Amino acid sequence: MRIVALTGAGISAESGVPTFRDADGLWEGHRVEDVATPEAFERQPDVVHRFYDARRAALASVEPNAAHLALARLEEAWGDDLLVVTQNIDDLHERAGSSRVLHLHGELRSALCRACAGRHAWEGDLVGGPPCPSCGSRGLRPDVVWFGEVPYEMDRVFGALDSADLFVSIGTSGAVYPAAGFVLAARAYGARTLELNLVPSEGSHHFHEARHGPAGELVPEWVDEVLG
Ligand code: BJW
Repeated sequence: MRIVALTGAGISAESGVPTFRDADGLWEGHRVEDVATPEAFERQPDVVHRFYDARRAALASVEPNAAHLALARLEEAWGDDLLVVTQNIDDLHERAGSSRVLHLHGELRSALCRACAGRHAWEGDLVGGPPCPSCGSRGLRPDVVWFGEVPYEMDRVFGALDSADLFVSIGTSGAVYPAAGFVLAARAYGARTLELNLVPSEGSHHFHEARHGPAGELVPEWVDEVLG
């Protein structure tokens, strides 16, 4: 059985990473249009850099939770037949032990050069305009996908959805496309679809089955079922 697991901010919530659209969401302090569009970056690069620099620094104080660990356990048994597609820019799946992970919206620990398009592993701050390790230009930006930009890995995602037997969506509100449309694509390709989310997502009715509760409980329970 081939499985594609789409994850969103909700899977990292119990690790202490704020989500975007919940009551204590990240955007309460920062309006989404202030920080997550190319126009905002052009207008106020330092504000946007500080926002992502703070989130990059905060990675040092969070750990994978039971949901990330359960997906890594599933990969150990399922190998190439499990693909995790994450909208998250944290690295908690990798730190839990997952290796087959596609980051649709980029990664905090990466910087993108606007001059040479190089992508560079990045641990420190970007505010202040450090030089690109490849071309020396001061055009580095967070290597993340903002509204109006094309997500990464779309060909591989649709290839995987095409051959999936099960699509499971974990901890995402279903508010942002194209990820919000994956459930319909997976269904059209013939997969069974399952939602695991704290509350019904915007697209909950599109799934064959939906279970609601914290990912730290639901995901390990579901992985136990799959592993029989
Ligand atoms: C728990 C939990 C617990 C809490 N356990 N669960 C009109 C109609 C349709 C589309 C558009 C439109 N106008 C514009 C568009 C396109 C636009 C879009 O979707 N806009 C919408 C606002 C309508 N999309 C884009 O622009 C995308 N690009 C694009 O479409 O390009 C065209 C193209 C596509 C494909 C091929 C070719 C061309 C780009 C979108 C980029 C999104 N970027 C962000 C920021 C990334 C960097 C960063 O992290 O700062 O991505 S925005 C933000 O939202 C971030 C997230 O990845 C994304 C999704 O959020 P997520 O993960 O769902 O989080 P929340 O907070 O919304 O939900 C958390 C959920 O967890 C909740 O349901 C909770 O209940 C739950 N939860 N605790 C389990 N313990």
